[in-house]
Amino acid sequence: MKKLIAIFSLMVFNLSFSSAPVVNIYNWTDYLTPEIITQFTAETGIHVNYATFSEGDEAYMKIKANQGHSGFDVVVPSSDYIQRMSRENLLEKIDRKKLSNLHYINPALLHKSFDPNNDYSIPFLWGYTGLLFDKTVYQPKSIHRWKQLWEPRFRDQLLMLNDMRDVFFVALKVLGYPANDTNPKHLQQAYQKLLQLWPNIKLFNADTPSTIYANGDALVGQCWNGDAIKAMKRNPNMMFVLPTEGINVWMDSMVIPKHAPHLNNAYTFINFILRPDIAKKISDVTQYSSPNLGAIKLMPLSLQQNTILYPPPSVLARGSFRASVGSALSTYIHYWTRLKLSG
Ligand code: N2P
Repeated sequence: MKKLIAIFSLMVFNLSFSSAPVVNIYNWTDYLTPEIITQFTAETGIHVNYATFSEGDEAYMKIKANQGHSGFDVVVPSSDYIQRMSRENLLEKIDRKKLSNLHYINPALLHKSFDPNNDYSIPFLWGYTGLLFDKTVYQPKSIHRWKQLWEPRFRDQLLMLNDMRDVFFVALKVLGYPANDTNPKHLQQAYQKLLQLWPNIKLFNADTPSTIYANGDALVGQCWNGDAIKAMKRNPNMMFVLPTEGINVWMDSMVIPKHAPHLNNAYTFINFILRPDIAKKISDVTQYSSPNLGAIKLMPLSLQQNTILYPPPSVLARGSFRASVGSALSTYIHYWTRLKLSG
């Protein structure tokens, strides 16, 4: 089925825009706006076919199912998938000489363990996962640890992100294990722990967590920091905390899948995204942290000093960068599937 969908999308891309210059982009929902895409086309003459996903594994599966013939030119997976995709030979090696704007990227966000030379990935946005709750319902100081999500007062209340690694992160941390743990025994214990959380879980969501919180349809649960800022703007009763056991930090990065049909246009697109004025616009609309130092300089001081967007190093030190778990991924998927079926 996945193959069929991908072949179909290939056909759509190829048939409808065979003559005009084109670039095929696959990105997280809400990571770009039509205005930014229109600006790219107006400036370069390159038409953008834009497809989105809301779960990281969805993007990986689509690229994997086609063994590098997905038809996409640029995809924006999370840090944990980049090493896996490069090892599986699904990614084109990036020619950094073609990216004149690369120097704007914060050096602290380059050379991470998942891609030590940035041979395959260029940061798009980064962020982390914390806890969001309605402070008119729960005392502001009463929630500060992941461990508390198991308390009976949260029965049928929690929004958990529909993101396997984010959910396992919580259980692993509560059990005192590392965020990128690969030990099958620990993963089994994390699964057991999550089963105990089940009565408190109201829903899993990754598409629109900010809207759900803003509308009061969930009063407490996990949230990505950008979505938390959006929810708090619409509903000032919401409060974001970084639990003391630690936070899950991730970086969503641009990659070029193998056999990208429009390689030059992929570079033009990536270099456009790296431009400070464009990176600033992206951070403005998504409310996520920009990896682009040029963009941050263009932001009002209030934003540069917003600690939810740019937490102080002491807070980040409590975070762990989400990295590949290698072959343990299948163990994660096994327990994640069982967990979802237990509801
Ligand atoms: C929000 C996307 C957050 C991405 N729509 C988490 N890696």
